[in-house]
Amino acid sequence: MTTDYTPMWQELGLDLAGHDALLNVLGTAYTDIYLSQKNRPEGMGYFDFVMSEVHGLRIKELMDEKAAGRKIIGSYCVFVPEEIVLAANATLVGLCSGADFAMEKVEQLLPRNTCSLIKSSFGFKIGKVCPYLESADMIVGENTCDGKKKAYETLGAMVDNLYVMDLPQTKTDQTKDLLKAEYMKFKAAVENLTGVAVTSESLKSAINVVNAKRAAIHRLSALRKADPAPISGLDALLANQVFFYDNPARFTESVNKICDELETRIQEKTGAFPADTPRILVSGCPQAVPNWKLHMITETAGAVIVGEESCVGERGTRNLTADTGTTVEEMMDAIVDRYFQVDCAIFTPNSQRLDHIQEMAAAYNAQGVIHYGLQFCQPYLMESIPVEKALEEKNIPCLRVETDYGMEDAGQLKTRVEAFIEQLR
Ligand code: BJ8
Repeated sequence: MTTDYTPMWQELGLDLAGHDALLNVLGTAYTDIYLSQKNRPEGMGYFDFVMSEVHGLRIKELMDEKAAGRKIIGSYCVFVPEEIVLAANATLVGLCSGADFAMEKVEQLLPRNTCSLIKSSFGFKIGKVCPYLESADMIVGENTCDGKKKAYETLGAMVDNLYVMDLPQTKTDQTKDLLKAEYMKFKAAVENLTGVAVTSESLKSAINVVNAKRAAIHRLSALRKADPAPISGLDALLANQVFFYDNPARFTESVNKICDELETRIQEKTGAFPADTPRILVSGCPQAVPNWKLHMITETAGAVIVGEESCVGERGTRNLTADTGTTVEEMMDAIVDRYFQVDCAIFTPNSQRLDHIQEMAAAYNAQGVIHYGLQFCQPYLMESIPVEKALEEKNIPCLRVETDYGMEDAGQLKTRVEAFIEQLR
């Protein structure tokens, strides 16, 4: 029997009709894109369940946590340190920004030439269809790209719990100090919200919890190096997306379980696709749930995606936080060290990202790279040309795509991706 979550959604102030419409679209898309895949690992059943309950059971869990006095913090960026949030007895969740919603109203507040990700975050707020956003006690905005930082000025007038975190855009000793100052300020704000002071014990334990979650995802990524690839890019992308929503300990356990299964599949040479299927690395803008467009187009065109150089992927998860510190101060330094390595395109210069893409293409044995740029995303679109050049130097073909969340260009995109795959063959 399925649970009726309507009273909970009502209590959160969701627009029930709009929310129903969203869930219908999401459910149909999931069935068409995910459940139609062949040769899926059995462990994906867990993620199918998570997705079927993404606005149901998971929200119920968050509401139960709130009833027990815990706070919920929502974020739009991988620069918001989950370690600090957990250590102050709060839960961090990613906020919905992967689908178009209420676009007409959004475009009354934001220019049309704003990227889909920012527009989507506004659409979910205006349409009152994101239970994560509505249950959050604090929403963290980060001053990253120009689009986001100006959009947060507008969002600040629409919600009463926006916390804006400043971020450096260059990497020097001075800007590292700035990041540390911002993280110390954020720690104080979270402590103030929860009434719980971060201690060396709680921070150590939080570092271990988040590291375990990242290590599980590293294990999953490493298994994608096998040929035949034991898991589709779509399924691996989903695991990377669920990373932002799920209970961390349960997520870690579920990913490790699927990795056990993938190891067996590799030994038995069972793939999600046949051996020698062209292998592609995707690099660029983050693909927030339910943005499965490029993976779906690429994998139905006859290639397999073996890695994501993205914040919903390896850019976001690649480094662990050193767990050797014994004081809060030492551990905060370790957190700063870890996040300061994230090579988002808002940084200048950002040559580390080019190096990382080349390294990933080699490590995952990718024959080609698709650079995924959202329309109007200056940082990633600007960087796509140096990325292409860096890959050319290594004789790795690169296809630069620029798209949005709509499906109007799906046919054209598919034709380009098919031609690219032919070139790889
Ligand atoms: S650390 S990538 S999650 S900022 S697509 S909103 S960049 S115009 S999302 Fe990001 Fe943090 Fe960086 Fe990662 Fe702007 Fe581009 Fe839109 Fe973007």
